[in-house]
Amino acid sequence: MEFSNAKVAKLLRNVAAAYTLKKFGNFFQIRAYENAADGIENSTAEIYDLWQEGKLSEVPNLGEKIQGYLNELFSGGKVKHFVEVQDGIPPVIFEMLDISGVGPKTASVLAELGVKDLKDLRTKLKSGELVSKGFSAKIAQKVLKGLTEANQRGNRMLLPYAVAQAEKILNYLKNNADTLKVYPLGSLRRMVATVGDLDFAVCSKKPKEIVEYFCAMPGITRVVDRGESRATVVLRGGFQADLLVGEPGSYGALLQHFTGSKTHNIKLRILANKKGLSLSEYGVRKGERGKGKGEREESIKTETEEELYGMLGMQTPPPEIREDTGEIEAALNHRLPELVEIKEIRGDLHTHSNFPNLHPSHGPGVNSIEEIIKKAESLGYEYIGITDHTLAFSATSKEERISWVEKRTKFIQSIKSRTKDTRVLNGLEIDILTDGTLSVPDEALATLDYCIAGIHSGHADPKEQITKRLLSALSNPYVDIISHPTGRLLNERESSDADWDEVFRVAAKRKKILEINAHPVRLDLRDDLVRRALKFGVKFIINTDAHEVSQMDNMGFGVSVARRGWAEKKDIVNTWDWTKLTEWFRI
Ligand code: DGT
Ligand code: CA
Ligand code: CA
Repeated sequence: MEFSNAKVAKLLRNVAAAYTLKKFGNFFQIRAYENAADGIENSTAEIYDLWQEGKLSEVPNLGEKIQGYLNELFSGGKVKHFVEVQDGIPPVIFEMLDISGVGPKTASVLAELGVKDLKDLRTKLKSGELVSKGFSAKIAQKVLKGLTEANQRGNRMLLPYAVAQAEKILNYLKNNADTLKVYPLGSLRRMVATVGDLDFAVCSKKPKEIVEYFCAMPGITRVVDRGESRATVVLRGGFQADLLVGEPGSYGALLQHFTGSKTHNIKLRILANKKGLSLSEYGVRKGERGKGKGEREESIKTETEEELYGMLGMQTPPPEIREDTGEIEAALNHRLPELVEIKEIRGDLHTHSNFPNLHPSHGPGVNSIEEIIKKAESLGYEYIGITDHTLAFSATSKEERISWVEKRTKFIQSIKSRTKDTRVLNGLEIDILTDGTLSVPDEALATLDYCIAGIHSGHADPKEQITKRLLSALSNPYVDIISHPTGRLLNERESSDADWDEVFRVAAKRKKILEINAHPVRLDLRDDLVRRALKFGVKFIINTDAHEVSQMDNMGFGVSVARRGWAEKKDIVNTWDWTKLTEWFRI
């Protein structure tokens, strides 16, 4: 059995579902399995590797009991308790749990109505058979949408996981004395939000030895393909890694070719042909490919990418924007943007603390406000904003919500007076409700330094409604920032549909900031929409949305999104100094 993180997490979710269906265990035990599954899914290390290294306790949310079961799983292949608790439950129920919006109870109803497998489910949803047997038409529609999404969802790595796995492989490759240079390639180097497989380019005079060394790397479950200067392997997580080895004289061409993207390469090749050059992974040659061989083709050295792009009379586009969306033309005109960099970030304005809240609208943070400030200081930030979720709109009165904000504001004021190095900003992340109104009244918002508003429900609402909700929040004088505007969750939920041009136009006009949320499952606003919004003059903030201080380290992933969206320092408000920022926020 392959113990990828996805498979282990799925197993724990199945156990949680089995507990629910058999009414076995209590709410907290069920939550424990679900939390453990979340922890494993978000882990950037392979859980099996951690087990081998005796580091299971380092995974967040993994209690001792579940650690014990995982030990049983990894050493013996199965867990007796898990087998027992799942016994008698039709397997199709567990399959259906992968569809967003289907929980154990819905799955069990569907199974009772005769659904045999996912294909059968689709057929029966489409034919109306389930509805005619009494299944809710509204839920049926949602399940069908979820099923279609689940089918389209490819098996791709989230960027931080890919980066962490790649880091290990890069270090391994660097450890070989015959490695002269090594770079990641493909979508990983371009920092795409999800990565299909990992690609690496080693520069070496001894390709064969490097290939052999790569194929002997620990953590490989299968060597798929091995050649003189390339290899493809499968890693424990179930993902592929490709290695390409190039000689120093043509390494620039190799690096350029396999960094991609494909569309960028195609455009570049046409350009090269016009200049009487031919490009390939093996190097640059004079004379168009296929029009002559041997003496008529003369190979030109390209040790670096800069030499290659220089030969074509252009600047070297940063890997993040090599998507053939205008970067080649810009590079030819020597007018590439100066993309924002992580070192220019001066603060994080979206963090969640554990400030007491009896009816939180959404999951609170793990750490105290003081701990968040300490972390911000360690990151060298000039300012830090604390933006807890408020009291749940549906469970509390207007007065309760106002008085809670007052209490919290007083507390943060007292902390502000004690904090020296990093300035503290008192914010909140409030909900944009389904009718477009906000979950906290204006009189309470007026007491804050700034306010973030976000959609946290009804993501699948029709385009007109999502647009209306966003525009309505943008029209509130106290709202400064819209968080994670599209609401997408990578590998889980699609972006909401909205009239983005209208949203961008209004945001720019009203001087409202859109967030680039750096949380690995969000990366929202998406890169392509960032680019579009910039054309309207929209300003952005890159925030981590950390619910735990270690997540404040995710800032770089948000910066990559901004870079892929062609954003420069001037476009990102948290690169601004305190004076400029507070002027904008009118603090
Ligand atoms: P991924 O792995 O799906 O996240 O995406 P990439 O971009 O890493 O794609 P991959 O691993 O198939 O190939 C790496 C790069 O190699 C790709 O970005 C461009 C280059 N490449 C691969 N196949 C072709 C091809 O058929 N034509 C051209 N022009 N370039 C290619
Ligand atoms: Ca790839
Ligand atoms: Ca590849």
